[in-house]
Amino acid sequence: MKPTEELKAECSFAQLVLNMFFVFLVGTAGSGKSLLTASFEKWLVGSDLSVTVVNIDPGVDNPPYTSDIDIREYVDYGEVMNNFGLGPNGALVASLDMGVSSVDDLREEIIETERDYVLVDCPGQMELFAYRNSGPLMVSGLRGDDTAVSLYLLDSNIARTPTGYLSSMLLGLSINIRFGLPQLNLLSKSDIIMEDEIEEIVQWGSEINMLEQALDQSSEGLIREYSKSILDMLESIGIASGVIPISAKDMTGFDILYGELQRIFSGGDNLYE
Ligand SMILES: Nc1nc2c(ncn2[C@@H]2O[C@H](COP(=O)(O)OP(=O)(O)OP(=O)(O)O)[C@@H](O)[C@H]2O)c(=O)[nH]1
Ligand SMILES: [Mg+2]
Repeated sequence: MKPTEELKAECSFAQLVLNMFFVFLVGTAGSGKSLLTASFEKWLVGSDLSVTVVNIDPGVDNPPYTSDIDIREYVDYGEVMNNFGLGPNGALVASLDMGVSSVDDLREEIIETERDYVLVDCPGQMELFAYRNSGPLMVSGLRGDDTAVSLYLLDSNIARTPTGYLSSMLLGLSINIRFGLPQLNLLSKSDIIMEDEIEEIVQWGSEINMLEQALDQSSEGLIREYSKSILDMLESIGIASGVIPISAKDMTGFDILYGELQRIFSGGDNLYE
């Protein structure tokens, strides 16, 4: 399903007021960020919206899209690994640190494209975003004063179990705290699980007692106690939030995702702004 005329009009109106819309795709390694970048770009372009694709993963070899702007033009991951005698993870951390010094140039390149949407494909090493400074610095430098959202991908492979779902949500919460951006949680690769599993996971996001029940049934002892305390904490600060099931493979859920992005971009979610 394509965006309605009403949504498109909202987009054009917001565009006049807000300039470019930045969408940062984050999630654990292999959760589907790059394929979603490629697939959502196609979907947006097919809906007559203009898109700039930015790759900020210095270590990626063959992304499934043609990037308009790419951190690999600024930092050579292979060289960093050889010159500093680093392993793959250390080299990625060092490469992103170096990339931060070029963030103004990257932003300038983005601005010059003058497109509606900017999709930023991020590296899968979550520590860059959850703990270190380079990830958040890159995000704030790229977006400048433009409106931005993070899309946090929960891999269906992991989030299909209650403890996997809870731990993925906690990591998402870390990202949310560090980015300070409105965030949408996406259940990625939903095509690999059954329809009733998807419904159950969506329910865990909207009704916390269902997640509590599922955790009760699937865990025991200390884990059960911890999980319950974490849920209570999440509920009391009102952070527990829902997930949108999507599939980058068959483009399902994109209409709902687009609607949610428009709601945020047109000022419907200004919690963090
Ligand atoms: N079935 C299915 N597979 C998917 C989907 N999205 C991604 N994949 C597959 O999952 C694997 C990882 O996808 P990527 O898009 O490279 O994931 P990523 O998050 O960018 O990975 P890193 O950049 O390494 O962290 C690839 O084999 C994709 O083809 C999806 O919606 N459905
Ligand atoms: Mg990737």
